[in-house]
Amino acid sequence: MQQNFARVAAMAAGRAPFDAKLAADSAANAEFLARLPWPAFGDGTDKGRENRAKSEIWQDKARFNEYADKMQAEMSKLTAATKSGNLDAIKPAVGAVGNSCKTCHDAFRKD
Ligand code: ASC
Repeated sequence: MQQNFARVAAMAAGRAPFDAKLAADSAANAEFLARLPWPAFGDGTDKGRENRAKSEIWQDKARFNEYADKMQAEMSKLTAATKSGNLDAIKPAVGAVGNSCKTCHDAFRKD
């Protein structure tokens, strides 16, 4: 997810040349991948190997799920923006996805 999103984010930031097809493909990949992590946080999954997931995930599942839903919604908007082929529409959508990643990581991921 990170690699596909970061590819689009680099274009939005002017750190990579804008390639509309690659942006749209990458955003679609990230949107799909954004649907996949959630079973890894189901009931009982806090008893696993050492990892960066804070116990607050299982203690405040409603907020975790809210952030997860928000991120997926922003990913869908990003895919739509990339389909427009308009970099000026992609930039704010990238920002919104990035904020949704950060909000959840700040609350629920160890450093
Ligand atoms: C990424 C990534 C994140 C977000 C975040 C945005 O590419 O892996 O977690 O962007 O850094 O602030």
